[in-house]
Amino acid sequence: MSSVAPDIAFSDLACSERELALFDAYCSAHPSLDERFLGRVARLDRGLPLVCFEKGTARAEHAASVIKSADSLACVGDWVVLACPEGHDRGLIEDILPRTETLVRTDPSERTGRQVLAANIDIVFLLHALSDERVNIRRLEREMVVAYNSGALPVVVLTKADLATHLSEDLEAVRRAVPGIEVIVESVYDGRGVEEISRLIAPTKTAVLLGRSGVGKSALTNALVGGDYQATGSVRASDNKGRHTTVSRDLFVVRGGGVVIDTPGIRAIALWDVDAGFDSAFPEIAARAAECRFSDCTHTDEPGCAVLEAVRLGQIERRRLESYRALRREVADNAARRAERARLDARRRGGTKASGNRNRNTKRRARREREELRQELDDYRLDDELHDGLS
Ligand SMILES: Nc1nc2c(ncn2[C@@H]2O[C@H](COP(=O)(O)OP(=O)(O)O)[C@@H](O)[C@H]2O)c(=O)[nH]1
Ligand SMILES: [Mg+2]
Ligand SMILES: [Zn+2]
Repeated sequence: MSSVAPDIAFSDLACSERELALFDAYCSAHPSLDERFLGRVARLDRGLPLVCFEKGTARAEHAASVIKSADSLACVGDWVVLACPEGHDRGLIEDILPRTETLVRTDPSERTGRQVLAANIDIVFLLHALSDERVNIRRLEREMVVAYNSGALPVVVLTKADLATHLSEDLEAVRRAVPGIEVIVESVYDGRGVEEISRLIAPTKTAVLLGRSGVGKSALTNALVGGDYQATGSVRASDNKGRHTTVSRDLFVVRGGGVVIDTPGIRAIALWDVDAGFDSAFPEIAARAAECRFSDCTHTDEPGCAVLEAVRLGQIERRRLESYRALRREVADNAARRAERARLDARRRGGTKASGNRNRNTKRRARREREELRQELDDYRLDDELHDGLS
């Protein structure tokens, strides 16, 4: 069972000179009579941030100016300027300080928008359970692209080592998929790997745990924090997958110092504009691609393709190239979808005045858009299942 996590002391929040300086600069530029604090978002509760600051934690609303100007609202890990106006029972987020590294995915509910999963992170731990039939390498490769793209350091954690049935084969396959990246074998039951993970976060880093529901994110969080604060899900016996459990908070202070962000089970991460992540996640392909005849070579069937040649020579795994191409295609499709949405939006804005049957057309359009959205969500689910099923 979970108990209530202790209040986070502000001094434990991994605040650096950078945030202090940004906070001071904001306050001098925007004089106010309200008392203001530097705070960090520990959780979102139906869009309402829970902010940790010097005096404890407070539910907070966004100031109108933030809603108007910010490119996205506050998310877990954000540093914010928190005002506590006289007579208000909630805090007010006056400003979201500029972010460093962020973990972003395509918003599953919109498909054309982006969703920030965590902000100001240094390390992304990618968790995969060794108790599963086999580690899903396809999914891992996708996560690597997202993690690299965030700018934070990716580290792979293979969880539930005490239940592993193919440890050496899994480890070997994972190492091949993430060249140059640290891979930690972990079990909260026998304690393997937990210290290693804790040392990477200490004393002032912020780490986020990423992985599908049931891999052991909350169990690891508890082990790192040294308590039983985050609810862990019971595993369905039939398929060894966890259930979603309710959580009280996402951001925790690690015993040896630093901060860990537990994310609720994320079934899939649809890629968002991730050009930067590809070369790092597929270094052997990037290295050869420089020698392709065409600079925009897709390594499919182009003449003079150095990557295909390397595959023929057995220097690059065919399976890796297939992953690479599938992920690239997904990004291109998403970009096309966004462009199409933008075009429709523009046409709608331009067409409102002229339309004679405006009401009927508006209703028809709304219905069509609802259907489109439903279709997209179905596609997304299918996509999820497909990617989860591949190994
Ligand atoms: N045997 C074993 N079980 C674990 C380990 N880590 C987590 N579990 C169990 O796996 C289930 C799901 O863990 P949880 O942390 O809730 O997963 P989350 O959904 O990723 O947060 C729980 O029943 C945990 O007790 C581990 O290292 N070994
Ligand atoms: Mg959990
Ligand atoms: Zn090529």
